[in-house]
Amino acid sequence: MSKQLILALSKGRILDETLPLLADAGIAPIEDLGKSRKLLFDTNLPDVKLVIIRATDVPTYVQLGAADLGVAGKDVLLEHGAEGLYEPLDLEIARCKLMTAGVTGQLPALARRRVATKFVNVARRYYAEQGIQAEVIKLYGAMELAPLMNLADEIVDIVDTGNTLRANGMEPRELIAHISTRLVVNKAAMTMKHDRIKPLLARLESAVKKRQAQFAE
Ligand code: PRT
Ligand code: MG
Repeated sequence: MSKQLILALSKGRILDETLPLLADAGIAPIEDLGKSRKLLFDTNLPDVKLVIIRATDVPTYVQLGAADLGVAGKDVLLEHGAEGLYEPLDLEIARCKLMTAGVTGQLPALARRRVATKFVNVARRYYAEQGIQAEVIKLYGAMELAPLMNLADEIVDIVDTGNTLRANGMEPRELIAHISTRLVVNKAAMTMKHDRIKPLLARLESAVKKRQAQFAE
């Protein structure tokens, strides 16, 4: 195993909140990420590199050891499964909720429910636990449209302010999970590169604590 540490970051909204935490932990990309079309970046630390990839690909990179560490939403981790991954640190950023939602004022279907979502594994598990028969329909985006178009009775999606739901005549129903962004580590790397990963974890942990203290002020 190489001495190099590769850290996989989720692009999109999580990235903007991840970079200040990394900077606090002493890791900064050498170039301006926003100005580059590159996907693999050198950092101020000669043996640490960053890859910026789709959030949903982060668990795969880390699980298979292509990256040693990763930053991903708990929603993505719940959907993907956590085999081969440690989840040692809650970065406490990009907080939101995974919820079921439906058309405002409409009662949930009692018999078999049609549920549109990109979180098909989470949804199947959730409805099974509730003892509700559900036909889960995979969508890749704009879940809010599905009930309006009569494609589904309910959706499972991420809710923050609830504005997106409201704007589409929908309301949140049941909470499935509270979500925040997590640091994940490849299990083999955690053992083989422990002397490198442990101090990095400690620095990230204090960066998280420092941020929390600032918010509490
Ligand atoms: O592009 P992709 O389809 O993958 O997702 P995206 O562009 O919606 O989000 P992305 O990739 O930038 O970041 C996704 C990650 O951010 C998720 O995995 C969560 O862990 C986290 N996160 C935090 C959120 C939100 N808050 C959030 N509000 N991800 C998505 N949303 C979306 C949600 O899908 C819905 O459309 O925002 C809308 C709801 O927000 P409110 O405030 O209107 O309720
Ligand atoms: Mg996106």
